[in-house]
Amino acid sequence: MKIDIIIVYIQRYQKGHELHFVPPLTGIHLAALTPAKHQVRVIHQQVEPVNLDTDADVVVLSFFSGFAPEAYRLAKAYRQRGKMTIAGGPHVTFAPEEALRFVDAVVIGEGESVWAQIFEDIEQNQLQLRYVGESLPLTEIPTPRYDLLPSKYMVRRVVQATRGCPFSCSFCTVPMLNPGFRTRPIEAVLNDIRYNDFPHWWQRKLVWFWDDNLTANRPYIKELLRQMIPLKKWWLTQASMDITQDEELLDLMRDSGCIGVFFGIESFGTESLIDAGKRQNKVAEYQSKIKKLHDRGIGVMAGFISGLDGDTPDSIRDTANQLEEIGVDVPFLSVLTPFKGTRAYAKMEDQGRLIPGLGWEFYNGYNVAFQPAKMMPQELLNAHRELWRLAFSITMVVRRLFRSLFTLRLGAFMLCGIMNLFYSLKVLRHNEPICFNGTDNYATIRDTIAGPI
Ligand code: B12
Ligand code: SF4
Repeated sequence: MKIDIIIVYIQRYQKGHELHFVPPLTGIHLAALTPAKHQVRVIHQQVEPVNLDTDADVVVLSFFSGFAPEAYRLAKAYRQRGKMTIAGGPHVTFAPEEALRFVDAVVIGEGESVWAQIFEDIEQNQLQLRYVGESLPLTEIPTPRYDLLPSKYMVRRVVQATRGCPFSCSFCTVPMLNPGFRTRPIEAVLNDIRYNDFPHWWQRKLVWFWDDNLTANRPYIKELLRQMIPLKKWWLTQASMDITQDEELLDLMRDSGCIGVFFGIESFGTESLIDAGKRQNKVAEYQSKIKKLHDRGIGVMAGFISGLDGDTPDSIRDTANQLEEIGVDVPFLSVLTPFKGTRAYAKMEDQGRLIPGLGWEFYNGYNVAFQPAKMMPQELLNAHRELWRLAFSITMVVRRLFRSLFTLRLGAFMLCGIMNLFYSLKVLRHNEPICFNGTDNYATIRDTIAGPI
């Protein structure tokens, strides 16, 4: 059987990306799970065109909520051409009945337990409508099919060592998607890290962990890092700020080549942190915690969310200076998005705050799909864009790069430099930094809502 796995995408910027950093893991992981008798292709719509006239027998669609409209458009087109279509991923898991209007079968939850079964069922002409994936122990996860990645991605080695997260933030689907906290055998993770068949030195050098919260199980992560030391890699991950209380872990991170950690800082406002359910974040400690990583030459990437219940247009704009003061090396700036399956979604639905009539393309982390507590949706959008321009203004970027020249190790400095320049170029090139194929017109939305609550 010929299988096309499509990782669906909608361009975030009208002029597209200048560089593509890191690929998704999903497609090359599902390809690695595919029984050898089938022929599999992985298409990343972010960097390559999708061929509607493919010779594949089955088309698999994986997508986030914000890309659902494009996934359904593709599904319709494939169905018209007589192709069988299967959908899964974080959106389908929480909206399976919606997806079933467009595809032949859906997978709810993790794919491992049902993946091979689906193709057997197709061969027997017994495809079911719904498959419910179990969250199995991660003992049998194969090395991803790195060989199937398109060459446009700068980084190649994406690895997952663990699944799940012990926290439960109000806007996040992880605790439902990947319940519990599971770890892969260390030897299997090291095998992925030893895979070196990449053309460029930086691709052989870099390991990008796509874990939800890699450091949650301390004995596990410490053992993994001890064994990574001789491999002499540079690596990055997401983690929660509480790691800064564990000096032994921080030292091991430095010694094993950590160059960057992503923290979900989310906000400087106490009310907003409560709204986010981010009990682990303490505003007064941000700066000293970041310093602990800088003391070891490790860069800090940090996510901030605009639109939490304590936010106002002024507090959002102030974030640009505040994140600078605490020493963030690369900020990631999002608008609160109430994804299905989260407490944020349940609350907004309950309070009648979801803006009616908006497609899923608004649920992408960069548009406003709900009525904020203390401002109008358009004010939130404007403040967020202003924050983006301020945070990646030439002055801010130069200041950040100058500081990181003296605080960060080489790999971390290179990474922070590239990312800051990338985003400041976006601000310069696009002026309106975040556009969505014309969907960001709020004139009509303003008429449909009552006003701030
Ligand atoms: C790594 C990661 C990223 C990376 C890589 C993105 C990418 N395209 O893969 C980065 C940092 C770039 C990223 C960015 C974003 N992310 Co992200 N990310 C993740 C994370 C932590 C892990 C995903 C992963 O690789 N898992 C490992 C792979 C192997 O598994 P998987 O993708 O979950 O797929 C499994 C199942 O879903 C299933 N499956 C998936 N598809 C299909 C299809 C079929 C047919 C089948 C059978 C099975 C199947 O089988 C797989 C194996 O079990 C998840 C959290 C999570 N636990 O899922 C969030 C998550 C996917 N991200 C999320 C979001 C919102 C974003 C952003 C929009 C955030 C932002 N504000 O910008 C951006 C958008 C990026 C983009 N593409 O434009 C949300 C999506 C929620 C939703 N409903 O859409 C998640 C779930 C986190 C959350 N907040 O709840 N992200
Ligand atoms: S700490 Fe991160 S992964 Fe864990 S629940 Fe919160 S946002 Fe999700």
